[in-house]
Order: sequence, then C-alpha cells, then structure tokens
Amino acid sequence: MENKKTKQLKNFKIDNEQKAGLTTNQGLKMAEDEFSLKAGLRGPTLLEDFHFREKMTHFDHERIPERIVHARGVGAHGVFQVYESLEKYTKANFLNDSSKITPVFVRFSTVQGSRGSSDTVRDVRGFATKFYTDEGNYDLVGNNMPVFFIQDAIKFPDFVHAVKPEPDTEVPQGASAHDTFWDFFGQNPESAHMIMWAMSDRAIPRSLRMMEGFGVHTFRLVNKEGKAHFVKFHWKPALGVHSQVWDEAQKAAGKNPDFHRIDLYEAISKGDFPEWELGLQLIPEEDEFKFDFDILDPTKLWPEEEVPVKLVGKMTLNRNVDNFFAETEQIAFHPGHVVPGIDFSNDPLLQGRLFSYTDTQLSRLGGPNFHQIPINRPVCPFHNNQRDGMHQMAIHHGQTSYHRNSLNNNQPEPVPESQGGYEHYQEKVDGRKVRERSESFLDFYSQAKLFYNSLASYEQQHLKDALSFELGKCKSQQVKDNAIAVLNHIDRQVAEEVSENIGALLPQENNEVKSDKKSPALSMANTIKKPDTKNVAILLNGAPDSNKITEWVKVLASSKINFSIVDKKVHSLNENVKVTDTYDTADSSLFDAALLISSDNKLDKKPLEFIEMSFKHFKPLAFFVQNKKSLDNIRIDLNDPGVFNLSTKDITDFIKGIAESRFWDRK
Ligand code: HDD
Repeated sequence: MENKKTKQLKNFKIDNEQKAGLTTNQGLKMAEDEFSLKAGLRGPTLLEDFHFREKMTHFDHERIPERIVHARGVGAHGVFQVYESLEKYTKANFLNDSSKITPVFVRFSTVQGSRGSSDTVRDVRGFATKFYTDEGNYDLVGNNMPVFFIQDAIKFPDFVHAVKPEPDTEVPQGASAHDTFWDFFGQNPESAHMIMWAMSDRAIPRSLRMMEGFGVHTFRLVNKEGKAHFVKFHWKPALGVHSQVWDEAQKAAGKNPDFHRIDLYEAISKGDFPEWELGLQLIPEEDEFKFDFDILDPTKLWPEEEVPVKLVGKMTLNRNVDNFFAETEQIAFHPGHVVPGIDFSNDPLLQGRLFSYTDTQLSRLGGPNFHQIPINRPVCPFHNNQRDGMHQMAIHHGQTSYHRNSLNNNQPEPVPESQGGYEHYQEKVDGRKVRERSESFLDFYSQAKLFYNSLASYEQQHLKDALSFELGKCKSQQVKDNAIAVLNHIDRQVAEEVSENIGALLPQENNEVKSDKKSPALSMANTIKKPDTKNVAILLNGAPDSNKITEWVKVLASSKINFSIVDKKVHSLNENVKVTDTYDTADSSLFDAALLISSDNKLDKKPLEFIEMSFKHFKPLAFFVQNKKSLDNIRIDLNDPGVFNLSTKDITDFIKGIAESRFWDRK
C-alpha cells in the first residue's frame, strides 16, 4: 500500500511510542508535568514557569478558523488508477498510463453547518479529491449534486450569507429550513434546478460511500496535439447511490451525530474499501452550441442519455488518517490546482472559484506557505522564487530569488511545454467588458422540470415533503409565497401541494414548463443494489436458541453484511457470538435492516419500537419467533413487502431484501 504520498508523510509522523520522554518544545526533558511552579506549596504561580507558559500558550492557540463553508468534513487516503490511456483526450500524465497508481486524498463534507454539526442533516455534500500526481497536485473539488445554486461567483457571498445561520440568532445549525435561505430562492430563481436536487433524497445520503460525485463545472481536457474537449467529471460509487428517509436522518442526527464519519472510518478499518469509478462526459469544442442549454452554465447538467458517461478509472479509499487535524482539517483544496492536459472553461462560477480558494486558506491556515504542510505537499519536486512568509519550512539557500537572474544561471527556470510546463489553452477571447448575464443562461426551469420528471413517484413525494418541511419552518408569509411562485414555474402540482401544506398563496396562473422529458440516470431508483456493507441489527427477545443465531450470522458475514446483536445487556451467546449492543445504545435509525429472534411469548417495548421504526422507514425486516403470540402487540402488517418470516422463508430471501434497501410500497 506504500506510495509516494504515504512515504512522504512518514517523514513527518511523530510516534508516542518514541521513548524520548516528555520534553518542552525546545527539547528540554521535564521532571514534572502536573504541577505549576509556585511560591510555596499553597502560593501563587510564578511567571518564571516557562513550562506552564509554553504548554498553556500552545493550548490557547490550538484552534484555527473553520472553513467558511464545508466546515464539517471527514477524509481518507486512497489511490486512483486509469483503465486505459486517455491520451486521445488529455496529456495529463496520471490519465495516460494504466499502470500508474496515483495517491489521492478525499474530503467529504456538509456545506451549511459548523465543524461540530451533525452528519445526517439535509444538505449538499462536498466531494473533494486531491490527486498527488507526478506533475503536481490536481484537485477535483466537487459536490454530490451535478449543478449549483448560482451562475456567477460574485453571488457566492450572498448565497452563503443566506443559507448560513442567520446573523441575529446564529440559527439554524446544519439546516436550510429558514427564512433567509428561502428568501434567496424566491429572489434568485436561477437556484430552481439546484433546489430540486437539494430537496431530493440526494441531500440525505445513507453513507458517504454511497454518493455520486460531480465536478459540476465544464472543464477542458487538452491532448498533446492541443485539441480540446469540454468535459464534465463524475464519480460513480460501486455500492450505488442510496439515501436515508428524512425522519430517519433526523433521528440519526441525534442518536449518532457522527454517523457518516464513523461509517467511513469503520468501513476502511475493516477493509471494506469504498470505490468509485471516474466518469467523463466529453463534448468536442466544435459541438459547444449544439445543446438546448449553455454548457458554461453551472445550473445545467448534460443529460447522460445525450452525452454518455465514459467510465475511465477507479478510485479506492484504503487508509484512514492518522491525525484528523493534521490531515483532514489542514488539507487545502483549490479548483485551480491543475496539471497539464486539464484546463478551465469560461463558466463564471468556476472563474470566481479560481480566486477564492487560495485566498481563504490564507486566513484559515495562517499564511502563504500552506502548501508546505505535509498533507498539501506535492509528491513531485516544487521550487520557485517565492520566499519567506509565515511558517516557512524550507531553507532556500543561494543568493538569488528572482527571475531572470545571471548569478544562478537563471535557476529555477521555466519549463517549456514540450518538457511538461503548463501552458493555458489558447482559447480566442474577444468581447466588450460587461456586467451582465448571457441570455443563454436565462432558462432556469427546464432542467428543474427534467429532474423532477425523472424521479420515481416515491422520490417525487419525498421532494414535496422536503419542500413542505423546509418552507413550513419559515416564518415570513412573503418568503413562502415567493417560493411557491418560483415552484409554480417548475411544476404546478408541486406548487399546489406544497402551498396547501404550508398555507401559502398559489398563483392563479399555471406557469409550469411544459415538458415530459426524462433522464432515467437522474433517479436513484435505477441505482446499483447490493447487500455489501449494510448493517443489520439482530434483536433478541427472551433467550433464543444460539445455534440458529450462529448459523445466520455466518450467512450474513459471507454476504459481506455487517451485524450487531442487540439485547437488554451485553453478554456472550457462545464462544464466537457476542451481544455487542443494548437497547440503550442501538437505534433503528443507525441500521439498514432488523432481524428479530424471539423465544418469549411477549415482545418487550424496546425491540417492538425498534421493529416498528424500521418498518416505518421502509427497511427490510425479518423475524423468527418460537411463539407466535410474541407478535400480537406489533402494529405493522407482517404481510407487507420486505417483511420476511424466517420460519417459512430462507435467510437468503432476507439478504435479497437487504440488497433492495427499502420497500416503498408498504401500506
Ligand atoms: Fe466551494 C470549499 C465545492 C462554489 C468558495 N467548496 C469547498 C469545498 C467543496 C466545495 C467540496 C470543501 C473543500 C474541502 O473539503 O476542504 N464550491 C464547491 C462546488 C462549487 C463551489 C462544487 C460549485 C460548483 N465555492 C464555490 C464558489 C466559491 C467557493 C462559487 C467562491 C467564489 N468553497 C469556497 C471557499 C471554500 C470552499 C470559501 C471554503 C473552504 C475552502 O474553500 O477551502 O473558498
């Protein structure tokens, strides 16, 4: 598993096992670390106590500013490998050689909440990948949704001010269900498409391992001959795209605020390495104007049925961080970190991002040398005439630090393109300076409608429920009415149902886009379904036969399903099978499925609640009861889809149900 990045990071690791003893930061061994230096046993602390001062000063400065957006995140190391050379499209070295394994670091995040907020909130998820290539770091800083709220970066501060906690109360945390966010939506209808995504089930992912990723913008790939293609980047998860249901997500946020963080960490620790395939949508330069949307508009996607996604490589996350702060918190992404063969488009949102990311690191990481922090260092040599600044780690020797010089043979010298130097794509640009929006960006509603049309009916219902919840939480009648007026441009039925739910004004005129166009790739109903890495709660009631349990857990494990056995108390059923969770620590919102095994003639309150909640969240359920009476007090229909009686059905049927994930057509 060793690669250039892991080797590099090793040089910076400090091991607690080192037997050097406790020292000050100056290397002085200290004989005492528990008591400050005092004038007399009961006397005041002395200023002379350098050890106390050093320890306390360092502690006082342990925190750095959190990211202005995407503050809460979690990351992991991994590798990327391309399936076959993409030299036809790009000269990027890491995409040209199928034997090359490129180290990566991925940070997933929520957008709105602060560092301590819950994982399972309704929000867009960040999906940022740093490729440590031999030609420098390449960052693909994307989200789990393919479009964005605004079209021009100059509106980003406004959008973020609107979605973040409100300035007078600093409420809400980890939520967009508040007036300023929805006021922004009402006044900026360019958000219409993204709002549909943000209110869809995509915003409540089951796991970070089960999300798609998107580069969002149109970028350019450029080959050796200088020929360019417009490109959109996709990450397709091997486990498919899956979500929680809203009630479950809210409960999980309380029962385990670190639900996604732990899910990723544990999967990697166990060796269930998450995988994504990299996908490319490519449009030749000459086809730029062949579409009914502007390919520079970041509120538009390229329907996969029109521009297919070519799967070109695989990323595997295979190592957890050693230290959260040093790696996950200090990693600095920037869409402008590119390598030869990857270039930008004129998307005005992307253009603005190219300024913002380095700028923000200056205050977050405290100066211009953040590229020298171990997690941010390229694995290839880096050298130029930039000098000094806060936290300079390098000792640049020699007399010169300027270009052009004669005293040092003009070193470090620019590298010609033919030898790997970066040259910008020579796009011809000619125009008047204007502060305007292109007319080709003005269709806000067609793709919002396309997205809605493409969803399964239960997904559409969830979206309407989400809108009703979020707008229902708004206090201003005007904000609600304005939001409905925008929804009325997308879909009349959505506007009708939501306005009725929240008591808002429905415009008399139906302004919806008339289109029944669909893109099946946009619905999660059509995703990959596997039982792998799902979590099953095996609920014990009474003292059931442990042989059956031993047999079943073996079958579950052979299907790569994780399980926890839950009982009133922690105990061992036999040498190999242990009860690890109790009804106090386990909650149905933290599991994908439940299997009830009962020997009693009455079901206790806690397993009963667990089962009913799993049923309510459409999860697969199985039961094996020695006494039928024990199900007398259960308030669910055991003949409904996704409920498996293991007295008459085989455990493999239940496993198929676990792969299916949810049974939406329950009564
Ligand atoms: Fe951004 C962080 C993704 C638009 C300015 N952004 C940030 C992160 C992700 C994205 C994943 C977290 C990176 C990490 O884990 O450290 N941002 C996006 C996407 C966008 C987008 C997919 C639209 C397509 N962002 C965007 C705009 C601007 C910014 C238009 C400003 C002009 N984003 C930032 C930032 C952040 C950031 C303020 C906060 C912390 C950081 O950069 O490093 O500069």
